[in-house]
Amino acid sequence: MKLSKKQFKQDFEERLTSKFATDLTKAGYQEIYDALASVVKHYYANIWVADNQYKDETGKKQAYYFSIEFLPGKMLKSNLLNLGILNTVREGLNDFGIELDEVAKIEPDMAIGNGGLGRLASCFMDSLASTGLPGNGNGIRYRYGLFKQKIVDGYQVELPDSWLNNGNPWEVRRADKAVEVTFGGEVWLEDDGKGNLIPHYKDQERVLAVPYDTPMVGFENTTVNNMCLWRSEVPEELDPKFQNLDYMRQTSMLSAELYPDDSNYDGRLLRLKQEYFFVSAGLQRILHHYKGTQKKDIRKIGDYIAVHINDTHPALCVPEFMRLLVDEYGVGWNRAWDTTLKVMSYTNHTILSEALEKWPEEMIKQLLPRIYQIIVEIDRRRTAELLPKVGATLVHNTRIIKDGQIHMANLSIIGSHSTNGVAKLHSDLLKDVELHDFYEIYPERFNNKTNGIADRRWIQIANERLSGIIDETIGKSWRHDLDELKLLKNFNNDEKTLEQLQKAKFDDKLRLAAVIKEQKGITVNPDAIFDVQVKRLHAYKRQLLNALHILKLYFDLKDNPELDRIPRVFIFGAKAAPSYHYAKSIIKVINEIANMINNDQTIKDKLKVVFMENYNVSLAEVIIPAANVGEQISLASKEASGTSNMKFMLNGALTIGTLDGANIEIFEAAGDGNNFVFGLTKDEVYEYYRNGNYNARDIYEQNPVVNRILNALIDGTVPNIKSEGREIFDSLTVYNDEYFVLRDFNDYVRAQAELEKLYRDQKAWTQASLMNIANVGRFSSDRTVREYADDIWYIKAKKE
Ligand code: B1H
Repeated sequence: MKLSKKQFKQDFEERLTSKFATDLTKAGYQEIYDALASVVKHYYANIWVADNQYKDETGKKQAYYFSIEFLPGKMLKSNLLNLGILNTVREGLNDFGIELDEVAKIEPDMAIGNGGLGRLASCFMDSLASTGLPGNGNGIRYRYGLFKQKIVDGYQVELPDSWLNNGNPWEVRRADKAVEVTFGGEVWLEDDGKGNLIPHYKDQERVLAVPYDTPMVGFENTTVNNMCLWRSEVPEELDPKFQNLDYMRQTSMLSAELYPDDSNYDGRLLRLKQEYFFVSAGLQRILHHYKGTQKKDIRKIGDYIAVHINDTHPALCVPEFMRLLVDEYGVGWNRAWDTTLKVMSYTNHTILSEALEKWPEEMIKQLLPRIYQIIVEIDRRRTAELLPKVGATLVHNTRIIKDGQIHMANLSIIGSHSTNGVAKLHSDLLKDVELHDFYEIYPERFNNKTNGIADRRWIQIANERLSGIIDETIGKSWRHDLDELKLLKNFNNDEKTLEQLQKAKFDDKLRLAAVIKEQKGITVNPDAIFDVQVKRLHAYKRQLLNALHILKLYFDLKDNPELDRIPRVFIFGAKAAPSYHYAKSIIKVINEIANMINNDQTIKDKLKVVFMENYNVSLAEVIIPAANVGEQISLASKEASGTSNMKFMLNGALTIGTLDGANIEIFEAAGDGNNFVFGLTKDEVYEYYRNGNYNARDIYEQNPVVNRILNALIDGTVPNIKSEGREIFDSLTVYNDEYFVLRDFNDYVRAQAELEKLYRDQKAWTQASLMNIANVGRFSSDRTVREYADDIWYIKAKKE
């Protein structure tokens, strides 16, 4: 949009006064932030209204991304950037003596997601709007987002994230669009005399779902999509038997809290209720809108909407959409089923068995009696139809209802026309191994969509220095099309460009060093290699491997203080699920290793270890630009894709990583020699599984380096970790090291040494860094959502 500095200053001052009856001399940061957000909202409001009108008038097909998590982070700068007024506003505020970045700090992170899955959903929201695609989000407006992490005495402590305390300027409550979601009670079917079976209900529990809309503003275009988040409330005119405080409490619980588990499922009833709650509310709203505004034939709805099931958490979309079509809109079963298949699509995000959702049949029957009937009917019809075609074994292996459980992945695959994985390797594993039986029956449904990231946030906002240098070098076209970064390759031997890249990295390291000093009181050397592992704490991600290697470097220096080593700063950021004991022990151990090393005067600044508290999107925006090295060291086959790997690449870090997830595609894109690859391949891992011949204890006993490091965990060498050290020691040497940490250790050490060697040659290092940036184009989520749009949703971008 067009906006002069003068106009902005006037709007801002007026808003400050009208909203808070104050002026610039007295306003605090919270007031300044609120007034600024309110002005920004005013700027996009008209675009939003116009785009909604455009969508209704043209009646174009729209996609709805159903996700139980979103992880947008802060919205202010992203909205300013996308509106094209970031610099105008910054300069305008400067005239008033206000720093935009200070104002931006006031905004709490919107953290209603756990990790990669939620962040991916938010990257997609940004990219859908920015590529002009009509695609919206649907989720839950949790009152409390992902817990805040504190580290006390080396342990993780969880505090509530009350992100809404000071209000949320971006959302719009739409009380008029509230719908009811019902649970429990009894249901029976009665013939209406015309041969239709009509469900009748008794004693249902009713919950009001109120939508809160947050606009997703496209980058320098006229698209504004919607992220709809549902809040649960007590219906006002309620049956007296529900008019009590217990009921109120139960009802508000539904949208009270995000489950803090990543890649792990929690089978509690409340979670199932949450899943049905946002699924039912979202689908009802879509259908109301379709019938109300567009007044089209319900039987044609498949031409106008696509619904995406982001992991299995919204899998109830399948039976709920059937219920709405059949029971509420009078569509016949067969037609409804064809429509459901056409509308629904599903993404699988993990093959870890502990993340596979299965709900006890009895639980679904009690909580969602009509949905249960529909699932039974889907399963019955499918079994009858397929038995003669594919035989009993395949049918049995792929049934929705098995062993008294409802298998949500099976439901999602069977009830949709598309199942995709999130990186090539992962999608291949789905086809060849994990979902092979489904692949045999429905080969045409399987496809790959390699993840991507919203590059605007991860470089234009997070790394203005680097962005500026790229502008100077190749012009600004890359800001609209990340593939244009390819032009950087022409400067791979240009001394000036290389120098500038180095300088930008150094400045970003200084910025992070200041944050580390402030948060942890640790002084780090900006000339050191900044080696970063930031992600959720999970055994398969192998933060432990990184920690063991740090111990090796430490012992090397202790044995030989004169050793010529490039100084290193190892930086961790990771939250553990509160109930994940082992992950919490690893946090404790890393922190105590850090204490030991950081306080050892003989080590000086050759080695520092920093565990940053409360890793979240905002902290990532400071940490990742400052990284020289990104650690992507999961056991091959376990990390479905990973997305921080792409953020590191975009910011010119070199990756040390395994052949897992999207790493493989990153290594290939960046070109040989520009990253550091190590470890078992997926095939080698599966070979071990087949043969059962891995013996971790042997490595402990035979490899003196490993022996010394592991002993340090239990013999007091690393202080204050008596039980945690033992727990980890045992997991490796007694319980046979589930994630092959010891098996990959030597090769990891080798790759780390190569990395250090390359770093000594700053020119070569910077060239490799440049090659990573230059080849990152395909990891833009703009590319990813276009592929979803073309291959899965069949939606078209708006022409500007
Ligand atoms: C990913 C999850 C996940 N995979 C269950 N699976 C959850 C599963 O609350 N739950 O029950 C929450 C999260 N998250 C991640 O998705 C993968 O591990 C990453 O490799 C991938 O990059 C990301 C996005 O596709």
